[in-house]
Amino acid sequence: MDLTGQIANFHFNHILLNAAGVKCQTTAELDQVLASPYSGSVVTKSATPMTRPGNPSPRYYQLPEELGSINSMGLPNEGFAYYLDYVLNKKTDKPVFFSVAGLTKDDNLAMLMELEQSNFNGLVELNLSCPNVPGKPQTAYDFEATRAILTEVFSFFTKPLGVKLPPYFDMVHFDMIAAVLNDFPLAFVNTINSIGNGLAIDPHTDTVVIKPKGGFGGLGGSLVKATALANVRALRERLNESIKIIGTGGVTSGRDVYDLVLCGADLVEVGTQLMVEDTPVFERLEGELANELDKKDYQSLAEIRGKLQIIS
Ligand code: OXC
Repeated sequence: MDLTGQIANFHFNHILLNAAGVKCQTTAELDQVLASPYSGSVVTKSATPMTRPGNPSPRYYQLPEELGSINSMGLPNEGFAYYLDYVLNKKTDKPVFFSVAGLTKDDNLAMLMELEQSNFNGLVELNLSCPNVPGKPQTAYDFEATRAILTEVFSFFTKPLGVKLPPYFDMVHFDMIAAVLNDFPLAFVNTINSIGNGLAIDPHTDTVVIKPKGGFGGLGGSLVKATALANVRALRERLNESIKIIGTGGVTSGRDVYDLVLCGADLVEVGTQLMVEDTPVFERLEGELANELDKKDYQSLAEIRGKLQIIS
């Protein structure tokens, strides 16, 4: 059974990896994801130029009844140099994703310039969609700002680059973001980041469940699956074929992975469920995915990728 994936010139022996932010802040966590025989890769925690403590705790909460999670981490990370040192010195056969999330355009450009000038030979993900930094908008909801930063980035950046997108909820917005992205030589997009600024309430205490921003935070897990599928599907229908898609959001079973691939995902990331089960989740999900394919006599993911049927 062929459960592999490809982005640009990078081959992935497995299509699952962590979603940025989950199990990837420290070298120990990054090593653990990489060491899993069923992970295709690892993506680093989105880096800012300097180390950041992030938002006050509690800032992550698992919702009841397996609904998913709400978080407002606020980009806690060890700083750009820490992750650069890791990726430059790590011996691994797996391609590695380096995620950056500067709080300003200049921060992003400076980090990308350093990556360009370094010996890093993996993929870079520019996170334009973190919903949890107080006072900072999610750049990719501003189509002109997205075009402006990509124009500057591609004036010097030559390594394989993708962008992490927020979920869109309007057909016209799918058209608008795709029109921007198609004007650049992107290797991939990653869709979706968490659904920004949800609110959850503890019924026993009548209080919000996380502290930052009065309880508002990004939603992940099962409750975002339909939105993730819609975003992967809508973008696959609109983006240049050369722009590959990482599908992220709502994966708790092998069938969820299968559905993201049907919508067009080339790789699939796991966030909330990785928090719940830790790295053994990759083996369980890949086994369930193989069973789903086997039930329908498919030998490879390539046979179902993007093949979602519609009702005519
Ligand atoms: N998305 C991000 O891009 N970052 C994290 N959370 C999230 O939902 C964070 O650090 O807040």
